[in-house]
Amino acid sequence: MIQFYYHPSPNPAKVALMLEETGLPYELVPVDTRKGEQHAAAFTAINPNAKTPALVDGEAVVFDSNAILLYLAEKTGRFLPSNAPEQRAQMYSWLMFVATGIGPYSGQAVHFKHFAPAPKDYAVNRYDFEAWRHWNILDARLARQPYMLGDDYTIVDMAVWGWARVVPFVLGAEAWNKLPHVKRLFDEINLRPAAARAETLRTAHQFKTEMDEAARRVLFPQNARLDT
Ligand SMILES: N[C@@H](CCC(=O)N[C@@H](CS)C(=O)NCC(=O)O)C(=O)O
Repeated sequence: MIQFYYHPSPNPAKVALMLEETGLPYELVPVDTRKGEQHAAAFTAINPNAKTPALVDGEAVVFDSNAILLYLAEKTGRFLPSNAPEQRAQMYSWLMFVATGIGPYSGQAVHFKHFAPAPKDYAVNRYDFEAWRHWNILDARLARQPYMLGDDYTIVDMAVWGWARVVPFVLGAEAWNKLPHVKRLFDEINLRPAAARAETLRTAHQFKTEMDEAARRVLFPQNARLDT
């Protein structure tokens, strides 16, 4: 049985959606990152990067959400484009675009807008600009075709969905008005029964919600250097 190390946040959400889409049996292992459980030795033995999600499938250990999507797609042979090199090339490119662009810039935009101390105008401006630039690239692509790789729903759409869930928190309350094509895909995926099931995982465990001093210490360990 697959063990799925989960926290209700964007990167684990993509994997939750894929697991639910494939119907693979799995056991949910909550990792409460606001309590610092990502730093436990038992978890860093699975993911040395100390972040969710991670997955253990027998002898196979996989971490990083987009690597997990690829692993599950290859395992099941589902939600992949055809095997033609030009199709696979597009899949790798867009999957990495989400992994290295959408995710990190959106995550840093959230950090600086919502959690960083002032002065932060320079950082907020940079990450808001870059986050918008990346989301606009997705919107332009989705203006031309129904899904990220063309006519079929694939793991790249799932990767986008994970972060689309938090677009208003990343880009502001009005953001959806400016990203109509991403919104169209987001709404469509939300109607899928697998997406509804993936969302119920949020309440499967009582995760800590307060962003108190203890949570900031374990989530933003860099701040300790400022205290000395
Ligand atoms: N590149 C990683 C990033 C994982 C990541 O940042 N996970 C967040 C949740 S979305 C996390 O576990 N944060 C806890 C922490 O930073 O301590 C992936 O795509 O899986």
